[in-house]
Amino acid sequence: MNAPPLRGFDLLGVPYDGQSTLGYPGSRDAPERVRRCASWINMRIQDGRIYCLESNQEMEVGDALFVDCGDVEVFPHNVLATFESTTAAVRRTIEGGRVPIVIGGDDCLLFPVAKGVHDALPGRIGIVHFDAHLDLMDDSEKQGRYSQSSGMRRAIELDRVSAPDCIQVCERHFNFPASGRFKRDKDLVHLSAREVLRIGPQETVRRILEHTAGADHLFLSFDIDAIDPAFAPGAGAHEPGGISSAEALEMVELLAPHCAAMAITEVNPATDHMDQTSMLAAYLAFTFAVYGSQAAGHETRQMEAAHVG
Ligand SMILES: [Mn+2]
Repeated sequence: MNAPPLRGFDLLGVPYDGQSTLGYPGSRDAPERVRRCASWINMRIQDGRIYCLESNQEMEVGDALFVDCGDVEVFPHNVLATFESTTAAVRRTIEGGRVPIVIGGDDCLLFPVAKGVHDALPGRIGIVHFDAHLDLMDDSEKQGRYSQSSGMRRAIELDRVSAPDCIQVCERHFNFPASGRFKRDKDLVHLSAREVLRIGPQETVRRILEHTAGADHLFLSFDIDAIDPAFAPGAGAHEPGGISSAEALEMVELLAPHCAAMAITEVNPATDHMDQTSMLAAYLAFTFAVYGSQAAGHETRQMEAAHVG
């Protein structure tokens, strides 16, 4: 039997935090820091192979596993122009046969990345949304329509993204009753951070894949504040009660073969300590690439989902 072709991954920075209307601004500086951290990890590939310590095995990943494609053009005064540029870059990457890993930037970018995936791929698009927050804010007087609080709301308005094909993971604490009603009306479910901590990474991923099995392609959107501030202080908001870095890495490893794109948002060098959160984001991105490279292609995700757990 021939080995399936390896998938390759393109790192796209989006240095834009113009929609950080709540929490700490500063994520515009993340792409530069994360790519520097990632380059230090990426140089461990030799002759197209990397040694994985968790499995104590070498893995064939090819010579173009993880390519830094620089930053997409952003327009600090113009959110919609920035969205257009982000969507176009994601779309171009997928149409070129590679998998985009977008490094934000604030979490308004969830929407333009989802749109890029949606515009590039046929069928039903599901979103696996790791975040402490729901991001379901509609038009609001203070934050407008496209802020860091509205990404998921806008994304599920896309033609082929339907809320029942999506799942939110690690959301916690409290939110508006109106958001709870909206979720119930739309059939949008979540696994709270406490539930994830209780059932563990493997069962969480099993439930994510089971819930999203009807989607033809998955987009993994990862707001770094899904992780506890003790592990990820460089975030746009500090929400206690999150998952650990180890749990996040394991879930990204298990999800990667099933996903057509990833975005990591809200990494904030201004609140970070010694680049520890940028390094974590770099490892999340690189882990997504290493384990995602082994997928025969995202079109096989349903078949593979049956074998997980
Ligand atoms: Mn968040």
